[in-house]
Amino acid sequence: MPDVEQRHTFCRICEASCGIVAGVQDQRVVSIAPIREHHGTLGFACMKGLHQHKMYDSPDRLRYPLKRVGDGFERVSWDQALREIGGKLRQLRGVSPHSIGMYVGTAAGFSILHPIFAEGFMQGIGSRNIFSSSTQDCANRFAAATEMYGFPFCQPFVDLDHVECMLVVGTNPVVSKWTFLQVAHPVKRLKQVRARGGRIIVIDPRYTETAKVAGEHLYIRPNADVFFFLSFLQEVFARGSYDAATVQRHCSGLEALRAAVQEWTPEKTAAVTGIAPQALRDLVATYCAANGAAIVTGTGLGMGQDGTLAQWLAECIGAVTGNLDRRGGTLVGEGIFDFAGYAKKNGMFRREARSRVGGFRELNGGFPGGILADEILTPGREQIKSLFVTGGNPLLTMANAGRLRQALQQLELLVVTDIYLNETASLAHYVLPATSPLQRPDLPFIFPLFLGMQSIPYLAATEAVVPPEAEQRDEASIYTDLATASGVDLFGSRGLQRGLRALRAINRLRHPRAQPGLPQRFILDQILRRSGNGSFKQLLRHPEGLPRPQVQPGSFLGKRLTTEDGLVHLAPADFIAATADLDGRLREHLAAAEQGTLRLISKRAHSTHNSWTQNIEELTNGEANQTNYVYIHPSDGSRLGLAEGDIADIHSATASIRLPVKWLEELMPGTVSVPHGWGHQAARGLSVASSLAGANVNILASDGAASVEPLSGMSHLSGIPVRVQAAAGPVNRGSWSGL
Ligand SMILES: Nc1nc2c(c(=O)[nH]1)N[C@H]1C(S)=C(S)[C@@H](COP(=O)(O)OP(=O)(O)OC[C@H]3O[C@@H](n4cnc5c(=O)[nH]c(N)nc54)[C@H](O)[C@@H]3O)O[C@H]1N2
Ligand SMILES: Nc1nc2c(c(=O)[nH]1)N[C@H]1C(S)=C(S)[C@@H](COP(=O)(O)OP(=O)(O)OC[C@H]3O[C@@H](n4cnc5c(=O)[nH]c(N)nc54)[C@H](O)[C@@H]3O)O[C@H]1N2
Ligand code: SF4
Ligand SMILES: [Mo]
Repeated sequence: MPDVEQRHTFCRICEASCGIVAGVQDQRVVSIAPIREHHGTLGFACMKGLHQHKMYDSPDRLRYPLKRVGDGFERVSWDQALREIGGKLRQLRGVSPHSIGMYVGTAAGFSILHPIFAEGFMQGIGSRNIFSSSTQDCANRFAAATEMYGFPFCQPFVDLDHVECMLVVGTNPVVSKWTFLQVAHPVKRLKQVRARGGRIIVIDPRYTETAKVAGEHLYIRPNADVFFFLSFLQEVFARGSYDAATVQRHCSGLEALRAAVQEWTPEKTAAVTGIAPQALRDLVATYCAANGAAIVTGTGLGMGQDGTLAQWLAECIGAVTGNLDRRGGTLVGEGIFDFAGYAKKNGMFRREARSRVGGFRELNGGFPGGILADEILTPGREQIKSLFVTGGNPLLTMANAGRLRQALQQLELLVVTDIYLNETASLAHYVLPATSPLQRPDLPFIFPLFLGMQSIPYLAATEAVVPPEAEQRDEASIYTDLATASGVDLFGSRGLQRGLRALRAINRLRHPRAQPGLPQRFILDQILRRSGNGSFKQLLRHPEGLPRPQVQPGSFLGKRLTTEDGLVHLAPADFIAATADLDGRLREHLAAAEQGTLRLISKRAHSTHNSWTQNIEELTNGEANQTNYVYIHPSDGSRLGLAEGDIADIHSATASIRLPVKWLEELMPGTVSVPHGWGHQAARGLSVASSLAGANVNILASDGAASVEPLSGMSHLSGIPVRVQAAAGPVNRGSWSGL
């Protein structure tokens, strides 16, 4: 056997982007270990990262383009796939370019070129119908940032090295490894905050893994964050604890904001949040007394009903207390170039287009995922007839997945680009085999690279660790080819399309035996050079990361805002107007609680990643990992006549699922929890995952224009009202999924 060669790279599964070293033997990755001396990721890697080669080297990996023929799939050549897809697209475009849609999933976001080229393809097609996983994740933050700071990606993050008081609301970084900030080794970093004397207070319906490390925790009812922050801000004003000088210099809308929160006393919201008035006042006092405080939020808040308003209020608290752009408060990162300024100059993210269904404004160039099924099912000239799915698995991750399945089945053309024949791909007309992260050269993804969202700033580059197998191709090449085949130019630029084709032809001459892809390294090198950040080759000499300076407090306000007046907008008109509905919402919540309605939330696990790590055998070993569960507080369980291990039916307004019951004392009573990303039985190409039990919780979530959060288009995936009861009728393992 040849020797095992150690190759340095970094993980591209989640935001932590851990530096790892891959053991390569005979062009296969046989081991993964953390890079101990890594400047930014501190020798950390999680179990998913350490097992990723099992996923990327699985016999289930897609290796050739596939075409659906009858009920099965046949291998076809790239030329045939591209020709046939291109032909259909030319025809559909003749009717309306908007009849061609795209869904961009999370995996796309962890490559630098994939999302850029996919977007370029859609711009070439001339279609506005782009959807992404962001409306299942964080679009609320993009909406708040667009209105307040003038740029969706302006996302202040905690100054982790100096913070004295950190509120953690709707995020569980110990398991998720942080979101909207690169923080590898979260347990260590949180402990460091505490060792310095800082306080970390988790506000979550569950006493989470993070709460255990933080040491302080307040239960909050799902969906109640907006009320919590209203009262928080009301109390800040009532105490006079705002920073008048900073607000006057750098913010607009103070009086409108103050008026909007004025009536929301802690007494008014205590019943709906579950947080006693005195506990809230103590919390505000702690926050205001700290020499640097920050609120850290995540998907638990965003997937709730009023995620945009909640995020807006959290940002306002930071701004009016003078914690924005302050040492120990929150900072706004700086990437390798001025992305905000560039976007403004080039008119990016303008929000001009409106969706056909529901009239939603686009956000970050995309529409709410919750209307995708309607856009496919509602007749009309611009009806979506063809959909590209790239790096995502919407059938398991989107709201009302049952209805989405019907919609996808009606498409004239569904093309899925993935590394696996997942459940969405199983319905496709064509499936295109992508390279895995370990098979492509890369730079860090957009958040660290373009926005500097790193707790320890550094730059890194990686070569492909192993070459593509068989006919796998990188997405940049795939979307360039699809553009050519469809008779359009990427980004609508003839010059660019010609240039890329020329690059490709040269690459083919230089590497006649390799897959005929674009020279990705050359493109990545250009990104570095043109932004004045050296070269790809230079960066490869720093496998432990090339340190960059930490962004300085005081570098943002009055300097880098992209609102027209250069001020932080505390009171965007749409947000203030939306607060008028909150009295009604409060009454709705209280009435539902009185009727004993349970609220369903999510639960991430160390061993799973959305829908795509259940195919790693090593991570699904053991009876306990063969299914997801419905987690119930024992007091709710006994009220419902359930015992641990029983099988329960969970009913929502849209559907029902059946799962085994597990007690979870750390849940707030009245709250139940089901992990998402399970229910792979219908996947044709996930031999491990599809043999597991488990149910797709997202068939319980509603879709449609009336169900999405109107300010950002977020789907409502957390805090869903449900009923739970002992399973009715005969129970067998296979029937645990959708009923
Ligand atoms: N109930 C509930 N629903 C949720 C959530 C929740 O907490 N609760 N979380 C939501 C969140 S935060 C998100 S981001 C969405 C995720 O939603 P999606 O992005 O739709 O789903 P993933 O499961 O992340 O799918 C990633 C896909 O990318 C593929 N893949 C992996 N690497 C590559 C690659 O290099 N190239 C290509 N082309 N494909 C690759 C994987 O095989 C997998 O099929 O789900 C959301 N849904
Ligand atoms: N192991 C693992 N890591 C992951 C992922 C994974 O699937 N597995 N997914 C990755 C992705 S795509 C993302 S976007 C990030 C997400 O990262 P996070 O946003 O940190 O996501 P979660 O870990 O689900 O944490 C959400 C928390 O919100 C709580 N919560 C639910 N509803 C509410 C509510 O209404 N109010 C409040 N205050 N809290 C609520 C939940 O109990 C939970 O503790 O994680 C990434 N990392
Ligand atoms: S935390 Fe795990 S999955 Fe995330 S980047 Fe690190 S090793 Fe990869
Ligand atoms: Mo996500």
